[in-house]
Amino acid sequence: MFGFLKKTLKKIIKPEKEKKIKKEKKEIKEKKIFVKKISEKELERFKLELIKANVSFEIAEKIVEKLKEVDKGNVKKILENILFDLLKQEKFDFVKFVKDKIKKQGFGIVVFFGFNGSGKTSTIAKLGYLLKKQKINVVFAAADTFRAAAIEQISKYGENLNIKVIKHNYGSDPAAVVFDAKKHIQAVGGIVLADTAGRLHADKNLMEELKKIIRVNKPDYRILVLDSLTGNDILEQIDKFSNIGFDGIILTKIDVNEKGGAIISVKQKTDKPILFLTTGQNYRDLEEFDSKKIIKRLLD
Ligand SMILES: Nc1nc2c(ncn2[C@@H]2O[C@H](COP(=O)(O)OP(=O)(O)OP(=O)(O)O)[C@@H](O)[C@H]2O)c(=O)[nH]1
Ligand SMILES: [Mg+2]
Repeated sequence: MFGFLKKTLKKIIKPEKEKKIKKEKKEIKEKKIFVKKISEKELERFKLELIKANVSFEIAEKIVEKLKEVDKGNVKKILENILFDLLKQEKFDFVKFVKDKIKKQGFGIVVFFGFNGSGKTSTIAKLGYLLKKQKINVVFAAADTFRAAAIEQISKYGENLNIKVIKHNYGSDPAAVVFDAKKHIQAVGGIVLADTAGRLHADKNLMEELKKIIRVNKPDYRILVLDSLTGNDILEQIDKFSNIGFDGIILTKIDVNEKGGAIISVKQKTDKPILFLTTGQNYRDLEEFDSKKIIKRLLD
């Protein structure tokens, strides 16, 4: 995913030194790659590479500031430390959270929201699949009553996964759809995963509508779904939805954005945990966020 970081940093190592080590003792090559003080020009180049990899400008600057402090050392170790610092978060076990909620109050409501096309509906299907495997009763609430074919899309997922879908007609009040789903789940026990319509910056009405869904139904957990291909705009999206309030994040399309710079930007922007990454179009393509695993994948 982040091989680019290592590659770029390698590019800006003084080549003479590396060659010398290679000649003298081949086996040392892998273990010890020394960097000399990195020049301003090289750091600028590195910053551009980060931005190209969807790391936001602000965060790219931060990383470069950290690199300025580096005199010499092992490239892998240096990057490992920088990334570890950038990606660390307290572990949050979402499945356990759901199980505990159900144990305690008999049911739970989770609402998903985010920008248009960020991957909300397909992520709900993936989570539905995961939770069902854990023997949890899952119900989908088709509260995107706005976009054409949205109700059909989630109904199809429900049909494939054998998950009940609570739905109303297009144009109806999405808060009422979630309310109905809540009533149902209170009676039978389990978890509601509520889909909502995609929102844009300028969609004042849809933002108000989302506030209403939350106000009326008081969900136990609110998930912001972000597309990892978004680039710099991802920070603005986090700002927009911070006004509404969210508890955790799911980052989608990591398989497409091989460089994965968005993960770094998101972690720097908010303290809220990244719960999962989605890595493809199948129901199984959902990975728990694990910074150690990510760093290993980035650098190995
Ligand atoms: N490759 C890949 N594609 C994904 C992933 N997640 C979602 N997609 C695709 O992204 C597109 C949009 O996904 P949806 O789940 O419909 O997104 P949405 O946020 O519900 O979209 P709206 O309801 O229109 O706002 C679909 O074609 C998905 O198959 C992923 O992890 N990897
Ligand atoms: Mg959708």
